[in-house]
Formats: sequence, structure tokens, C-alpha cells
Amino acid sequence: MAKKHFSRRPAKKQRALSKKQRTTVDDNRQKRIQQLRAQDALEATVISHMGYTVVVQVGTEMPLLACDWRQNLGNICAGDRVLIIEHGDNNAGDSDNTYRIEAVLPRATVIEKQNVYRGSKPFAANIDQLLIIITHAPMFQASLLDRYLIMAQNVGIDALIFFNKTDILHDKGTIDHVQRLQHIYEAIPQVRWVRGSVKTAHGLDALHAQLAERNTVITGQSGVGKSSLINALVPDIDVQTMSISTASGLGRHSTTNSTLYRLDPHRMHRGTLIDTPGVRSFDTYHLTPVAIERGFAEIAPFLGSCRFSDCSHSHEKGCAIKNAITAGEISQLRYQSFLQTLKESQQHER
Ligand SMILES: Nc1nc2c(ncn2[C@@H]2O[C@H](COP(=O)(O)OP(=O)(O)OP(=O)(O)O)[C@@H](O)[C@H]2O)c(=O)[nH]1
Ligand SMILES: [Mg+2]
Ligand SMILES: [Zn+2]
Repeated sequence: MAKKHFSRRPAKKQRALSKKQRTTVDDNRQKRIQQLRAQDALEATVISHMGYTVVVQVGTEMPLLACDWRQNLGNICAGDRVLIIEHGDNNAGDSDNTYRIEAVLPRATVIEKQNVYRGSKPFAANIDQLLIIITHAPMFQASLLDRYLIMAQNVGIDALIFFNKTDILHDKGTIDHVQRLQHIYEAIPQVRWVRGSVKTAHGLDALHAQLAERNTVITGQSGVGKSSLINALVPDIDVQTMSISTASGLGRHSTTNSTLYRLDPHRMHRGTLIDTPGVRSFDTYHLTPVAIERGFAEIAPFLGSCRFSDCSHSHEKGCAIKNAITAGEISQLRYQSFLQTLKESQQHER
């Protein structure tokens, strides 16, 4: 992934609100939302936040609308549910948009991009699952896959792995290796694994079945076939992309923004897919050890059962995790990855 260069200025530290202040803010927000609903505000889904314009859609079939937004709403991202109101041209400021986002509804889930210098920034909201594309050409790294899974666990969403390019998976050794990995990953709670090929369409029906009725974010390293897959899964992608350009008035839709696509053009189901071109991997070093532990869903249940409360799970007698490995309940691969990721996080904490 090409690294962007940001100015080396640490993010402004936000003053943490006290619990009481937070409650007041939440109460006010709730009141505001009720008021807006009483004023016949329209509820809409954010399709893409494009700099000076946020493109939204009311329902699943209505035309896309370009909106301004109130400044005090914080970051708005694809997948957000918002309340919008039509305003007259006289209030429109220097923009041509005729709708304004007045409130962002509370998010069920949100994925944020961490940046040491700019703080965290949400890029997808209200999603149910993370679709991770991997392949053997080039061979994926398990440690990278584990970072995606840690992220999904901490956001509270499922992970769906699509192993792509089976049409060029011929080597016996590689086939066996991938099979072993599939076996390990399929056994993890909240993780599913589908294999197939965008090129031959093999496995795409099985994948589609996992996406229906759900809101999914797609991710994966460069070259794994994300763009190819999006084109295969979103049958009218050109039409949807064109509608975004038309609504925003910005000409060609910039591919650097998270964008929400509707998976079924006939609207038989409400599945959506959010593409996040600017975010292809997730760092975990900033996460606390507790978050890392939570991120290994098949290891987490054994924590707390070791003989020593400060067990490092590396050499101690009576280590519940080591015992689980012996019993075949945890794989060596995931165990090594767990220790490594935990170590990185502990070093970062110091
Ligand atoms: N053999 C084979 N090639 C594939 C398959 N899917 C994608 N490719 C090829 O893999 C290459 C990369 O595919 P892209 O869809 O551009 O990958 P991407 O993940 O969007 O990559 P970035 O945009 O760089 O992040 C292209 O040459 C595709 O034609 C597949 O199922 N089989
Ligand atoms: Mg691409
Ligand atoms: Zn232990």
C-alpha cells in the first residue's frame, strides 16, 4: 500500500468529556433527533462523503441527493444514517446543495482509520461484516489476516474471508497449505471462509449468499482482486458510480472515498457493500493488550484460566492456552501470532 505523507503534527488532543457531560450531550442529541422527525426530516443513508458534499439516498430506490451538513456533527461517513431537511437557496451559503444533514443517527457499528498525527477517522458505519479478500498469488500472510480479524472483533462485526483466484491454484503443495489455513480460520468463531475465482465466477454464488441482507465492508491488499470482485458482485456498478458523479456535480467520482454500493439492482434484498479504497490494512499496535486478546476469538475464552494470574502464556506450567494447543483447540499458527501481536502492543504501551 502506498503510504501517504501527512504533516508531522500530532493530532489535537480532544478533551475527554466526563460521564455527566456525555449524558447531557446524548440527551440533547436525542431531543434534536425527535424535533427533526417531528419536522418531517427525511432519513437517509450516506453513500459517500466527497469533501465538500455528502451524497445520500432516501430509501433504496430514490435518486441520490447532494447535501451540506451542520458543522457540529463530527465526521460523517459512508453507511451513516442521517436526517436531512430541504432548505431554500437563501440559506444555502455558497453551496448549491438544497439539502442539509441536520443530525447523524447513533451508529450500531463504526470502523475507524487510526492515524498517529490526525487522530481516528471513521470510514464506514453501521456495517455487519468485514469481507477480507486474500489469495495465494501473491501468497497472503497469516499475520496480516489476523490483524483484520482483530479489527473485526473489536468493532463487533463478523469476518468473511474470500480466498480468490482458485482458477490459478494448481500446485499441490500450495493447495495443501491453503487447505490447512482454511481449516484453521474456519474454526474461529464469527469467521467464515469462501473460496472461488472472480475470473471463472466459481464460488461467487456462495459469496453472494453471505452478503444478502447485510452491510459489508470490503478490504484486502493490492492485487487480490477487490475491484474485479466489486465489478462482479455489483451488476450495475457503472450506473451507481455515474449517479454519484451526477448527484455530487463533481464530475468523475473520486475513488479515494469510501462508497456504498447496493448489491441487488432489483432491490430484492437490502445488502450493501462499502468499498474503502484508502484503507487496505489495519495496524494493531495502538490497541491495548485487552483489545488484542479479545481479537483472538478462539483464544480469548481460555484467558484467566492459567495457573498464574500473570501468565505470559510462553513457558509457564499450567498455562490454559498451552494446554488448549496440546488438546488441538488452538492452532500453533494463531498462538504464535497472538504472542507476537500482544508483544507489539505491550511495547507500544510503555
Ligand atoms: N487468475 C485470476 N486473476 C484474477 C482474479 N481476480 C482478479 N484477478 C486479476 O488480479 C489482478 C488484480 O485485480 P484487481 O481487481 O485490480 O485487484 P485490487 O484488489 O482491486 O487491487 P488494488 O486496486 O491495487 O488494491 C488483475 O490483473 C485481475 O485481472 C481471479 O479470480 N483469477
Ligand atoms: Mg482495485
Ligand atoms: Zn497462560
